This record gives sequence, structure tokens and C-alpha cells, in this order.
Amino acid sequence: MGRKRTIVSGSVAVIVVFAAALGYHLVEGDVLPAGAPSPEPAELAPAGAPTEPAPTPETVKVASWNILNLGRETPVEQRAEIIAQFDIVALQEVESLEGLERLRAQVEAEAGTPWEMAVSEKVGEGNAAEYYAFVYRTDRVQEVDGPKGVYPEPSPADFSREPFFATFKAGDFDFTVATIHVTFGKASERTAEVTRLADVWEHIQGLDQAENDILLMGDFNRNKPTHSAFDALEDLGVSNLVVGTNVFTAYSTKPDKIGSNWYDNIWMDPQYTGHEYAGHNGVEYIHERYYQDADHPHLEVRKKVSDHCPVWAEFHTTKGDDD
Ligand SMILES: [Ca+2]
Ligand SMILES: [Ca+2]
Ligand SMILES: [Ca+2]
Repeated sequence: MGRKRTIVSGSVAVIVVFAAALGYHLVEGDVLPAGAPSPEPAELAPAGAPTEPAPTPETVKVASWNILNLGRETPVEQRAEIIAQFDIVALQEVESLEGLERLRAQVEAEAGTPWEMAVSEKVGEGNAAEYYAFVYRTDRVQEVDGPKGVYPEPSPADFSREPFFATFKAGDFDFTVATIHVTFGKASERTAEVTRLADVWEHIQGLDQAENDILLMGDFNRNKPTHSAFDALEDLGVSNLVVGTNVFTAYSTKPDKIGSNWYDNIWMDPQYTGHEYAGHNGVEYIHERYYQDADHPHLEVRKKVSDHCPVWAEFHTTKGDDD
């Protein structure tokens, strides 16, 4: 469910023109394409000079990704390359804990730093069942005591897969991340689940009087954050970070169309988290880095990596955070 399968590359300029021709634009703050120079090249120390520790970054990059049926045997190399450029990633569609551990180890190898995970119990029934996971690099993000668990839904029919949440700290910034993979069922069921996320938000907010930074991230299976299903969240003062027009986060099955739906996003309450939000967010368009020789890279990527793109946002970690 929610597992459509279906990709793009060449020079960045070609992609941008191609995307523009199709009516898409790249969201602000897109990560660099493969092969592009690092924005902050490390300075080479002269021979014999003492090795300086890496400077502590002043922001943390938080992402959410529907990783497409991560099973025991699923190849993890490309998925790990994508994840390793962030600091903490909420994953949906994890089907196998063995596959997840292989992925974590590969991310660690790719990043060259230790990564750990917080993993839910298996949520949902039958074909819909999956694990949620937060994977994070421990030199920048630590899990801390605070709200954690699977949402105790009042009725078993409330969610196909109840949301999962855990609490982390990056520098001064402590925050609870909640993730959801909304049902791929009927439109009315999708809308009902998204509406109930306002109850989830209030539940998590009530668990800790001192902690109020919540990031709700995932695959909402409703096209565009302007859908009326999100009204209940907006009534709480919560707003989505990935904004724009013609944004897509899921790939089309059609050769002549790259993007399909804007299902993925990150929500926060600016009253509490606006102070930490660094003003940068985006969609990591993975079809721009793989299968560039294919006729339709997005069709390859959606089958071999994921039919969804990560969404991400950046937060200050040195501004002080007392809520
Ligand atoms: Ca906080
Ligand atoms: Ca609270
Ligand atoms: Ca805050």
C-alpha cells in the first residue's frame, strides 16, 4: 500500500531546464548534485600540524523519507548515500529489522561517523504493517529522555499505522520528532487520519510541560499541505516547512512526467520552534544523482531506490532553547 514503483540526471542545468519545462521548480535549499564541490571544503592541514577536531556545526539537518519497502535483502548503498547527508532521518516503510541494521551500518560506513537508531514496534496489520525508525549521527544528535512511543490511538481504526515519536537533542535544541505513514486507503480514510494528527500533536505536547518543540514528519498521502485534511493541524497553529508551488515529493509512473504528488512534509509550531528554524528546507531530488544514463532516470530511481524523495529542514543548535 502506498508502494507504487517506478526516475533522472545529466548536468544540473539540463535537469533544471527539464524540470522547469515540466512545470516543476527546485525547492529552495536543494542539496548539491552528485559531483558538485562541497560547500565548505575542509582545509588541508600542513604536514606535521596538530589535527584539529571537526568544528561543531551550528545547525542540524532533519529529514523524513519513505524509503520504499526496506526488506531483508534490499540493496542499501544508494539509500545510505542519501541518508548520510542528513543528521537525523525519520524513515517510513521499513519492513525488516535485519534490512534496517544493514542500512544503518552502511550509513555509518558512508558517513565515517557512528549512527544509531530509535525504532518502533511493528505498527499496522497485514500488508500495511511496517516499522518506523529514526536514524541519527551520534556526534551531532543524541536521543534524550522525553516523550517516546507509539501513539496510543483511542480506537484501533484511528490509524492504519499509529505514529511513532522520540525525543532528541542537537546542541542547545531539544525536540520531539513524530513520524507517520498515512494509510494508502480510500480518500476519506486518508483525510480522517490526517485530521486525527491534531490529536496526536496535542497528546505529545501534553506529555512534557517543559518541552514544546515537535517536528511532525512523514508521508501524509494527501496531495499538498493546503489540503483541507490539514486544517485541524493548522488550527493548532502548526505549519508546514516545505512550501512552494508545483512541488513534488513522489515520482510519477509516466515516462514523460517526473513528479506526481506532494505527499511528504515537515510540520512545526512556529511559536516554539520558529526560534530554532534556520530558514532552509527542501526536497532531495534523488533522480538527479542516479541512473543519469537511463532514458528516464525517475523511473529507475522509483523502482530501485524509492518512489519518494526525502524532505528536510535545518535548525539552529546554538541559539539557546528553553521551550
Ligand atoms: Ca526544546
Ligand atoms: Ca509539551
Ligand atoms: Ca524551541
